[in-house]
Amino acid sequence: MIEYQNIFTQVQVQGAPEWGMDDSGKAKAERGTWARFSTLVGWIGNAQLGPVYLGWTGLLSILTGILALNIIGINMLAQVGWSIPEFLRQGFWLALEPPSPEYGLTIPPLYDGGWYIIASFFLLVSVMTWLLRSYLLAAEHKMGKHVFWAFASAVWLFLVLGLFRPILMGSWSEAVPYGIFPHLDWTTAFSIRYGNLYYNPFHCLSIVFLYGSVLLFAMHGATILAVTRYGGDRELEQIVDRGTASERAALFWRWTMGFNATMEGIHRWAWWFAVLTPITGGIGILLTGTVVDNWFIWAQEHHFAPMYDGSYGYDAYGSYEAFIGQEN
Ligand code: 07D
Repeated sequence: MIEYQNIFTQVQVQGAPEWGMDDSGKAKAERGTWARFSTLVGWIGNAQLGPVYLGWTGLLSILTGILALNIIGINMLAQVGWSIPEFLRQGFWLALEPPSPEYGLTIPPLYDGGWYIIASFFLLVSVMTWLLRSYLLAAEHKMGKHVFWAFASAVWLFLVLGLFRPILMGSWSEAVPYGIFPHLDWTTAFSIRYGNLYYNPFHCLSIVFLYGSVLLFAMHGATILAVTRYGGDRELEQIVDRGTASERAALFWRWTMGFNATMEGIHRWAWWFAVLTPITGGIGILLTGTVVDNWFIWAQEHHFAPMYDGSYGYDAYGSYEAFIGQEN
């Protein structure tokens, strides 16, 4: 049984809450007074909940986020005649849609996209202040800004979809609707409108990094779990000492595929793959409709999509039989 005890499966010791690096009482005063323990939370992470440092960015982010969410929700509620049961029943299909195309980049009436613009403004403030918070709190802890830059890469894609591309296209109607199925429908419609997004090489790259991130995450998580019985989760001494669990793990990978990442390097692999997913994705979306109007035709022009003239083994309708009946 003791084999399964590692720092991931820690015994839940609960004493006085920890207030942070500075235990002088200043931190406690700054961060409010609440900190408690939850056994349930302890099963998936650290059992201590709080204190949360709110700060002005946290406060503004939460307030504007709640405002955006409420504007979206109340608009949806109005659409179902203020009926809560209908709101719940149709919830996944309801939407707050962006303005109609005729308004361009002007401010439309409230009922035809005006509320969408207002909600988007608050959502923008919410996301940007949360991003700033990730920078300021890292600075406060004298940490590198890696989390900030990683989140910034996601915010880049968010801004391309809802701000940069609509401005370049000259219309707020290009933005993504708020709603569960409606935003999925938008995604499909976008792909079809621009000639199939699969042929957008930046969509391809984004998928490579998305799937790559998943693969790396699984490999790294599995490797560390596989050597926790040798102390593989105590990362510090693992990096500097010989004969450790992580050396064993490194050998496993070198024997398996001839190459192993280092204890530090694997985290850089993970960071870059994750960050490159929305960076490449954002480039792909920014080019769509602005520089490239049809990705399938673009791919044909660049000789990696078939011309459907029979020369690739298929006729215009994708029929191979029709092709093999031909002379050439
Ligand atoms: C979306 C941006 C960051 C988000 C932030 C969040 C809040 C608050 C609260 C409302 C995730 C801010 C907001 C927290 C919300 C309130 C109150 C990050 C985001 C900061 N695709 N596709 C990608 C695959 C197809 C399409 C990326 C696979 C079809 C479009 C990714 C397949 C069609 C777009 C990806 C597939 C299509 C994408 C997203 C398979 C039609 C994009 C990466 C197997 C369905 C986006 C270049 C990501 C993009 C995107 C994967 C198929 C359309 C790699 C695996 C062919 C329009 N697709 N896709 O991390 O970047 O998103 O494209 O078929 O815009 Mg795709």
